Amino acid sequence: MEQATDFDVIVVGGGFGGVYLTYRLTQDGLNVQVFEAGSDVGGTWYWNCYPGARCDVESWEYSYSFSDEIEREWRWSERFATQPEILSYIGHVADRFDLRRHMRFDTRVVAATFDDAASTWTIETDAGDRFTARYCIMATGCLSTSRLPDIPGIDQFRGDTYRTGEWPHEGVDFTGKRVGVIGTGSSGIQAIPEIAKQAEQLYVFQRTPSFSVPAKNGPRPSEHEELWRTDHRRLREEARRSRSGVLHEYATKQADEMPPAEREAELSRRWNKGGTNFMYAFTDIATNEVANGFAAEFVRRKIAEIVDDPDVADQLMPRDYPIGTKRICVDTDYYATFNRPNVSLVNLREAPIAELTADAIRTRDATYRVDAIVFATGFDAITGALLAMDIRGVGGISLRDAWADGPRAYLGVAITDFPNLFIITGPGSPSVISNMVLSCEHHANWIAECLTHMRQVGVNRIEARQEDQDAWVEHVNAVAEPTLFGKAASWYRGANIPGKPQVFMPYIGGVGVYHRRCADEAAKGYPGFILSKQRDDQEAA
Ligand code: NA7
Repeated sequence: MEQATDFDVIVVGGGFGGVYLTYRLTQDGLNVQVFEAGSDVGGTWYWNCYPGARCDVESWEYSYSFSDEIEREWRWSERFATQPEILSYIGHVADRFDLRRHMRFDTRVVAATFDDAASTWTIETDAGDRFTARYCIMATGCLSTSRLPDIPGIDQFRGDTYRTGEWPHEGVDFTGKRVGVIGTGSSGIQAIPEIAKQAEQLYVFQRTPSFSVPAKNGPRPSEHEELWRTDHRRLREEARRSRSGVLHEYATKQADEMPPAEREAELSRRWNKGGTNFMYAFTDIATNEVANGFAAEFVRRKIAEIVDDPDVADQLMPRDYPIGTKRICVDTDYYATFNRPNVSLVNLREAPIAELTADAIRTRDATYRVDAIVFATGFDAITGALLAMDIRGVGGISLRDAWADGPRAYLGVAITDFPNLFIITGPGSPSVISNMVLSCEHHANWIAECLTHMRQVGVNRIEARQEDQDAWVEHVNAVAEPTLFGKAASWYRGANIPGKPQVFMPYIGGVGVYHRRCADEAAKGYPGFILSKQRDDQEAA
């Protein structure tokens, strides 16, 4: 049977965003085709199947809210779900609504080109196939382009190499192996305690120490399950109105409004409760260096308490950036892992990696012979997956050129000169500093409502106005400016990728504020966009 090649909507990516878009847009009667590079749904949860991979948002919040049936049917086993459980959850949703029939797996989109006259998109896959659609939605994820560092000799190493962001699905057995892990961000911090349990010897190569708070993970409390079952709609609504899209205990006081003993007790209480709730202890933790310093110093003291060797503890303590300005990590036994006799910390600030040889990682001072190397070296975040494709808008303008000085998108969802193209959790939206599932659902709903509106008013071309995009980008920067985020070389700012323009990419004004802004845009009839009929139609008329 001949394959269809023309659709109402092409969606690139089959993670949380793509799966929900498929549900929502097909419910609206649209003909949708998803292209996904992985062999199944899941996106980041498909690829990041390294040992210890978990979510750092409570499972019941890091899940879809659109279906009462799913809310009722699915039982999360733990407070912070493991990667396999999250993956089976997404798979369950895809099965439940028979969504895979709209998806083509093992297919990477390499190019997307706008036809100005017809107002349609043509996408090209890595197999050289072409498909067209009126609308194209990039649900390509914020952390989906994993990166290898540029270390001399990286091709010389003859042992096994792995990347946390592209882990083999069949798993890896490190028993009896000497292993080097390079990178101590969230992925490294989750994988290291698990690899340490297997490996004969584990060397942790740390360039910048991370702040990490304990998950205090455990089974989902039954009383909580009951509360969620009866009241999930209200709780979801509350999350949507909140600052980060997560039902944290948001502080009501600045640090200096609390006496020292109260501050300490509050930090302790949050530390003992576990998770990123720790970061909401004071209202000014992200804006005031003194307030931030109280939390940072608390974590450094905890590291000193947990780690037996004072010298190792000292090296694990982050000192050169405010807590939270590089993404806070959530761990299970990370610091305690350094008390194991088979684990050694290698401080790359003292002696950087000089090269990889056939059987070793060589720093300036020493040679570490290893059988396997794990690269937990991060992602080309937020823009990486978009810019990996050759996306061309009006007059053939390339997105790479349009974003040469940093990404620009109206409300983080649409781009001037790229009509009929939408991005899920794009730069300039709360994205990675929010609950990603909630933000994916929000964008998908907003886009779906926009397309419905367009059908109702009889137009089929939408493009963000230049002046509105400029004003939004300016606002995104203005909101980030007074915060401490500029003080860290983080992937939020593209600082982990050599040559990438350093711009703070997420919108930090708050999820509730952002949702109101997007709702307002829709309620006023999309004043920040030019809505029109495709050029062909206009000429024919
Ligand atoms: P991250 O947070 O970007 O961490 C990458 C780590 O790799 C970080 O410690 C880097 O040190 C280190 N790195 C990168 N390049 C090198 C080289 N050349 N040599 C040594 N060390 C290096 O990525 P993750 O995957 O851990 O986490 C990303 C997000 O995924 C996370 O925040 C969650 O949201 C999920 P650096 O800090 O650059 O000195």
